[in-house]
Amino acid sequence: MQANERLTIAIQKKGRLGDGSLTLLQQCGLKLYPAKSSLFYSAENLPIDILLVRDDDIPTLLADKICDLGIVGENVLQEQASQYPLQFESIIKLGFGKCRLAIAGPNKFDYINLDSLNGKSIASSYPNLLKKFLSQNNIDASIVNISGSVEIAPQLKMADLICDLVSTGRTLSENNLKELFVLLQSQAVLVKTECALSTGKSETLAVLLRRIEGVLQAQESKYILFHAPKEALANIQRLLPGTEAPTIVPLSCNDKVAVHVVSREGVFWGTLENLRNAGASSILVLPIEKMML
Ligand code: PRT
Ligand code: ZN
Repeated sequence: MQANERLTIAIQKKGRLGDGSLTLLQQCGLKLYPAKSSLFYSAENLPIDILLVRDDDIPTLLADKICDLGIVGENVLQEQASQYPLQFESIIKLGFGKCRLAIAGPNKFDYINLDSLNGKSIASSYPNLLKKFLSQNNIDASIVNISGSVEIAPQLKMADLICDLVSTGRTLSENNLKELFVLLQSQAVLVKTECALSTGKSETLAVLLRRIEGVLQAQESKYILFHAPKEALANIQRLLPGTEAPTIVPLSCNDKVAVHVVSREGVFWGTLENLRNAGASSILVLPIEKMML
């Protein structure tokens, strides 16, 4: 394989997406060399190189063809997308780094509907997304573009309201702010530009993508084992979310059977209690490490 056939993926070096991105790639079987302190590492067992960068730089690195793929928040991608002449393609949502871009204001702010934003000033590090939202909704509000600690802008009288990322909502409540309207739901995505990859790189991407899908499916799935009377089986199966045909094994000691089943949805305590009430016993719920369908 030629050096230029190696697929280069930019991920965040440090921060909220850094660990999630690296863990995902390692769960896909990438053996990365050298150790974590470097800005760049190479996978030993697949033609993939990883660049460790600031998340905001990933769209530029993709547009400039310094890397082929990136793992970045949809918020960053959509904020920056209009600055580039080419399109970005979000290949797969990765299920981590979940947050929302929301307009928030002081607890005492009298919010009725979007019209309440007219005439207000809004501080944000997402001026492009905010501007688009305001114009799509015919709201006449001014934007104060600031790069950090957006949540203190109302206290400092820099702006009436803010538009910032929220995940738990703790930062807002600590600053006596309340969430008013969500502009965008975001999570980490694997992204490329519209430019076609070489055949070798496309093949590597196809392998990686299959593995990522397998990791994500395994994360959502559980292996469930339990004993049940044969006559309760039909009833019990209706209680199991997202399952296909179970494996049923007779037990030698009594007229019960052992049931093995993969559930593709979360299994909650309520589900287990319902199973037990329907006659199931010795219920085990096990995590699944890898899955390929
Ligand atoms: O150095 P570098 O530029 O790489 O990092 P950064 O400081 O710009 O980014 P970082 O690590 O803070 O965030 C990277 C990405 O994580 C973001 O672009 C989002 O896609 C995602 N993400 C998920 C978040 C949050 N959740 C989040 N809660 N990014 C930021 N926040 C901040 C938010 O801005 C606010 O200050 O956390 C605070 C709110 O959190 P809660 O839990 O109190 O609501
Ligand atoms: Zn950043």
